Amino acid sequence: MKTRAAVAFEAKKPLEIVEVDLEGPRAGEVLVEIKATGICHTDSYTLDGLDSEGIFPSILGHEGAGVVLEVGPGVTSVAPGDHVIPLYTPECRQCKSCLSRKTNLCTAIRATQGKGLMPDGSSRFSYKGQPVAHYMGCSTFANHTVLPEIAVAKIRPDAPFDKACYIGCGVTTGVGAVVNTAKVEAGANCIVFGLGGIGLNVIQGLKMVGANMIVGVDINPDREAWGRRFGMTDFVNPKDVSGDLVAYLVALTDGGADYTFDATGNVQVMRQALESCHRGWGESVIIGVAESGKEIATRPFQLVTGRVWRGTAFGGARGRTDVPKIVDWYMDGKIEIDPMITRILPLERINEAFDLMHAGESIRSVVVF
Ligand code: NAD
Ligand code: AHE
Ligand code: ZN
Repeated sequence: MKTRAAVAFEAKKPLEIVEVDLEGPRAGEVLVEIKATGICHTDSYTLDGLDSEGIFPSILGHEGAGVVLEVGPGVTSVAPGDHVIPLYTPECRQCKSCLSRKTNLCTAIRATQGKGLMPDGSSRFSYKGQPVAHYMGCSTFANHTVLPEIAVAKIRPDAPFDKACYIGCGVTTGVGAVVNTAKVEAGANCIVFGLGGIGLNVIQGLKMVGANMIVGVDINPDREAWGRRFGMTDFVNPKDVSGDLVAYLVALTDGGADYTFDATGNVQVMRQALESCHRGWGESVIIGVAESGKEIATRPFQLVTGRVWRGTAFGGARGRTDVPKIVDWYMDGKIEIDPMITRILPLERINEAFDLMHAGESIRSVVVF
C-alpha cells in the first residue's frame, strides 16, 4: 500500500512529507493506522545526528496511537479494530529478560530494531524502490506502520488518540521513573532536572506518590509556572544561583535529596543530579539520552558514601501490561495529559514541532493524521 510519511532523508535536514510504499504484515506482525503521534526530544536527537544508532533514510517517531487494520499469520493478542499504542520497548514475555522479572528491557527483537529492521531482518517501508529504515521499532511519523505483535499495547477504545499517544513515551517514562524505577515513597525530598515533556511527568508522578519537596531545576524561566502547575514545590534556575549549584541544592533539601532525576540528557547535569543526592542513601535516576560519545563522571567517593546511580528506559514499564493501566490512570483523572499537549499540528507541519521544541516553546507537540 501507499502511505504518507515524514521521512528523515539526512541528518540535520527537515523531514520531507512524501508517499512511501508499505508492505503488509508478515507472520507475527500487525498493520496499524497511526492516528496521532507526539514528538519527543529523542526524535530530535536522532534527526540531529547525535544517535549512535541513527539511520538515514528512516521514518522517525515512537510516541503514537492508532488502530489495527490487519494482522499477519499467527497473531492472536490483537485484531483489526483494536486501539493500540506502539511500543519501542516490546514485551514478549518469553525472553531471558522478560522472564527475569528484573527489567522491562525485553531483548526478543532489540538487535534488528536497532538496525531499523523488522525481526526478520527486512524493512516494510520503501521509497522509489529503495528501503527506508524503521525507527525504534515504531516509525509513528507515518500514517500507517507495521509493528511486531509483541510491540503493541491494546488500549481501551474511548481514550482519545491525540492524548493517549503521549503515553507511548513521555508520560510512561516520567511517571514510570518515579513508580517503577525509583519507587519513591511518600514524604521523600526529590529534585527533577529538566522540566520538559519528560520532567513534568516525573513531577506529576512525584505528586501522585506523595513526595514532600519536589524541586524543579531548569535554565528556562518559563518552566517555573509549568512545574508548579503539576506539583513542583520549589524552582531553581541555575543561572540565578551565584555559587555552586550542587551545594545550593544540598542545602535546600537539608543534606541532599532522597531521589533526583535527570531529564535533560546533559552529562554535566547528570553529575549534578548524582551529587545533589543525600549522603548514605540518595538515588539518582538518569532518564535523559546523551549525545553519542558523551560519558558521565563523578568522584567514586560519591558512590562509596552511599549515593546510587541508576537509569531507566520507558520508565521501567512493561508495555503490554503497564501501558493499558496508565491509559486508565489518565481516563480516571489520576494523571493529567491535556495541558501538556501544547500544539496539535497536521503532518505537513511536523517540522514546526521540532522548531518549537528547540525554542523551548512547547511541552509536547502532537501530529494528527
Ligand atoms: P524537552 O526538550 O522537552 O525538555 C528538556 C528540558 O531540559 C527543557 O525544559 C530544557 O530547558 C531543560 N534543560 C536543558 N539543559 C538544561 C540544563 N543544563 N539544566 C537544566 N535544565 C536544562 O525534552 P524531553 O522530551 O522532556 O526529553 C528529555 C530527555 O529525556 C531527552 O534527553 C530525551 O532524549 C530523554 N528521554 C529518555 C527516555 C528514556 O526512556 N530514558 C524517554 C524519553 C525521553
Ligand atoms: N540509540 C541510543 C540510545 C537511545 C536510548 O537510550 N533510548 C531509550 C529510549 S528514549 C525514548 O525517547 C531506550 O529505551 N533505550 C533502551 C534501548 O534498548 O534502546 C544509543 O545510544 O545508541
Ligand atoms: Zn521518547
